[in-house]
Amino acid sequence: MQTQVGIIGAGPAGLLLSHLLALHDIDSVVLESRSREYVENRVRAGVLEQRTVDLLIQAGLGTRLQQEGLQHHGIEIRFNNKAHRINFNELTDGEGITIYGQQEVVKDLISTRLAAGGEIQFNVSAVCLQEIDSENPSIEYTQAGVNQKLECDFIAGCDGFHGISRSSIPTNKIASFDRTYPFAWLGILVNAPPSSDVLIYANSPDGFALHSMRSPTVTRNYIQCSLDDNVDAWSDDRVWQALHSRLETIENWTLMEGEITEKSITPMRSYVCETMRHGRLFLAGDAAHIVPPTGAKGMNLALSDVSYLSAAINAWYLAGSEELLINYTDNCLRHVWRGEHFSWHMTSLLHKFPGDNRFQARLQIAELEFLSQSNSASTALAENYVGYKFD
Ligand code: RFL
Ligand code: PHB
Repeated sequence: MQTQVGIIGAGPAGLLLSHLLALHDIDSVVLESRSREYVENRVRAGVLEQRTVDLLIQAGLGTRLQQEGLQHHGIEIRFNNKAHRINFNELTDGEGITIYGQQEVVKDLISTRLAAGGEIQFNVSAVCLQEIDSENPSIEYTQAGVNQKLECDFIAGCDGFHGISRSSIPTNKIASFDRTYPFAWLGILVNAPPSSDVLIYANSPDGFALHSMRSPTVTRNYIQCSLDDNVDAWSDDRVWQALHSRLETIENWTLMEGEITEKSITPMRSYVCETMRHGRLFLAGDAAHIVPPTGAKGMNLALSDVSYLSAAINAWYLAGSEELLINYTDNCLRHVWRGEHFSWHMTSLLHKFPGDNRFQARLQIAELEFLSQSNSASTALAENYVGYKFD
């Protein structure tokens, strides 16, 4: 089999890349190890930056996003029995965020690609990348137990943090940077209307909690838990107790309960792989970098990468130009490191670090107090949250 661009992974990065390439009449084949049902129902991100929304609308993917996405113009930060609102409208040039589940983005992309005759092969597993530093790279994979080979001009490794693409680059060509955090997040999906018109991030003496949402009838909440925690240890009663005590820290506010329809635990990690290119292999999204979810940046960075990659591949086919391919890593890393710093900062500010002493807890409160008083500190947070725009 042959195609122009072989794409590994049908997450947001791989699927959007395939769509953007198709807009330039460039063929691709997407290889995904999971089933369509699985990738369409995997509950993950929920916050889209303005820049991401603009990208999706420009690419013709805005119909359901604009109908069902919830536009938010701020977030609230709770600490020390106080609530501080970061008002994006006042602190940025009228920018905002849109709440639209990652699995909705994935559903829109899959249906758009399939309706356009695009090729996505589910339930296959990319096992080996061949000749990535030649002009004829290929992907060996298995489909229903049978070995297959896909020959291409370029390979896009969009196979997430645990995929095989990154490890196909010789280790002496990579510099990696990482940090793990001594806690995890328990995420729950609830059939209940949101209790607030904005997302609430809470620093509480018992640890972090986040009240988010998916629609006018579904909320998404997160609770800081221990690294070795297990969902079975979190009965519904325990979940509600933790959410009430961490979030109901101001007067006249109650968290609405409802049926819990999903529970999962996510470890927290920061990671960057430099380089994002080796020969004809390009890494994009979580395959190249991971952020802890506190800054809501992961999917936004994944989609930002593939907008650079599709433009670079298009310039190569149109005019034989290598320039954007050469600049790919640097163009992406500018956004990636901004997202890394912001996500690390939000994580450090809002979580209870096991082993920290009372001094460190006081420093967090001092910084949160400063944030709530200082317009410039709030502006910096707002600019980063909605997506920092480089000149
Ligand atoms: P994905 O989504 O992990 O997709 C990779 C795909 O590759 C497949 N795959 C393979 N396919 C073929 N052969 C192989 N050998 C393969 N190995 C793997 C996998 O099955 C999968 O389908 O990566 P991508 O596309 O780079 O997208 C990244 C995002 O998924 C991720 O960054 C976000 O979910 C992070 N994230 C958030 N990002 C935001 O922008 N805003 C948020 O509000 C936000 N909240 C979150 C989050 C992630 C979370 N978790 C669960 C990690 C909240 C949470 C709790
Ligand atoms: C979510 O709604 O899933 C969500 C929102 C904000 C975050 C992380 C996750 O920082």
